[in-house]
Amino acid sequence: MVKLILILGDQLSLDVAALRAADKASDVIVMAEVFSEATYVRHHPKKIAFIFAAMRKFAQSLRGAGWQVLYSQLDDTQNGGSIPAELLRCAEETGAREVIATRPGEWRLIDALEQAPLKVTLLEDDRFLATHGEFEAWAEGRKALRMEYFYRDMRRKTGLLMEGGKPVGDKWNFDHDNRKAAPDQISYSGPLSFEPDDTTRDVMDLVAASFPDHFGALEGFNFATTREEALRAMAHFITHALPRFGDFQDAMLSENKFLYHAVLSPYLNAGLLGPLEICEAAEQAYRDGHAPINAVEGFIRQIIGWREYVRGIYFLEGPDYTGRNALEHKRDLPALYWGGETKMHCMSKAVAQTRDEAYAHHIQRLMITGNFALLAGIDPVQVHEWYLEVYIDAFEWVEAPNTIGMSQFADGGIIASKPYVSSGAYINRMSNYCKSCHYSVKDKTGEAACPFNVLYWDFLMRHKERFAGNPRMGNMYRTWERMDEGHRDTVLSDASALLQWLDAGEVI
Ligand code: FAD
Ligand code: DLZ
Ligand code: SF4
Repeated sequence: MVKLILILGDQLSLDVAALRAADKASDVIVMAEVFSEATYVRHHPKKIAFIFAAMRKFAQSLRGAGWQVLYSQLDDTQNGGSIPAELLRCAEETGAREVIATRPGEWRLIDALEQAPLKVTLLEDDRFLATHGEFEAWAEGRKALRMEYFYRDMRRKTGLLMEGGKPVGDKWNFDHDNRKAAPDQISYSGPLSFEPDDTTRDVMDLVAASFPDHFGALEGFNFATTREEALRAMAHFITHALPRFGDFQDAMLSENKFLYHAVLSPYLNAGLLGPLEICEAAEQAYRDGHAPINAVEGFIRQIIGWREYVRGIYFLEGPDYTGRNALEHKRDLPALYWGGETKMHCMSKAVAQTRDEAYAHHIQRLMITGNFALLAGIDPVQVHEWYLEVYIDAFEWVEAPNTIGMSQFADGGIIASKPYVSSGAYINRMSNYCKSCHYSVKDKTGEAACPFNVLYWDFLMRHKERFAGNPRMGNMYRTWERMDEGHRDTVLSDASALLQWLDAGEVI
């Protein structure tokens, strides 16, 4: 009996579980571009173009390898508009009664497949290093789920940067060396860029016509859309950027969007690259003396540590995770997140690059746009939907824990042991944004004062009950207590005025 084998837009790997379970002689692959996936949040046009172009090319390579593929383009007249509808249509066309799928990376779609009026078997997505079972076993009985301990287990499991059962360099973590301030000059010209071919151009035309009101620029699309191209992008990063990745991992520059970051997350998350092959290439660069340990360890930790850990949390915590709001933040996301005018240079730069590239690096996401949303008390669900929409690498299993947990502390501290908040001083230390800003980072109060400076204290005071007893935050509360009372009153009234302007839609 013929079975349908579903391959989703972020499952573009030849070793994905559903494909491994398929029989080339009798089974039919289903791949579908559908409105529901492109619009349940209004994804950035570059993200949709990336997924559709990569899907079309993957389907082509499957056909070339002898698979029978039913591929629905978004503008096919019979397209049912959703994954379940397309499965039903393909089942009618082929007489199939059974679907084999790899478990999607989002509860919404898992639920939709489970509700579909067909027999659907969901196989575990084993393109990750830790299974759900392993993560649950690791989490069981622990008071705190700190990434660092999980990461050490992943090092032991994979053998990456291990020697005789011990971590290379006798230290698990070289983060201490990875906090250098922004350099004046960057010697790297950025990630490898790929000229759109005919398939990609067709997709771009379709996306431009179909999603004209989605936030983001489509022009300048230059991402890899095949595994072969993604492998070249990876090799380019390892050769040219990895050696300095560690040093400037937390730095930000007005004139440079990528610094020494990999920009490999879209390829990894869509399935064009696997986590182990990237880490092995990075480790080889260390063994060859091409890249130092702080860079290679830091890079590998992001992939086998953070990436695997946040996935574990997403599936451990369940479908209600994205709705959590431990700090009870209720403010609407301001227009400046959609490119509305702002006098804050750091925010303006981070949002503009997000609009243009569908990409911002980790510290921009965490310490600029995330930091501001948290300080201003913005509803974390709206913040989560923004991140899911605007970044090319955003899929809920990885985006939600980073946003709800790490960035907005809305899970009450499962991921972060303290909120990632800072005043302008941190941003000034790690970037050159403040030099070109309307506001003065040195001013603590008054009209010219950096908004991060006043909102920082306002946040700490709003949540004093929750955080004053946190051992990692006590010194901040003691600093506040030492300030002159009149100054403290001015800080809080300036913050209150700023938030009122924000609510009134004024430009801040
Ligand atoms: P690099 O800095 O070069 O890091 C190398 C790789 O490590 C990345 O490609 C990525 O696969 C992995 N990685 C690094 N940090 C993380 C992390 N915290 N969680 C998971 N993987 C990580 N990452 C996503 O892949 N998708 C998202 O939707 C996403 N949303 C985020 C939202 C917020 C609020 C924050 C603070 C972070 C988010 N991240 C997300 C994590 C991180 O910012 C991106 O993985 C990274 O910026 C991708 O760019 P890069 O490939 O240049 O990364
Ligand atoms: C992100 C995305 C988009 C924009 N479009 C499609 C699509 O048309 N068809 C498809 O199979 N997958 C798409 N995806 C990826 C899915 O949204 C993704 O598989 C789920 O969010 C689970 O991670
Ligand atoms: Fe951002 Fe404040 Fe610096 Fe301006 S002064 S760039 S608002 S941190």
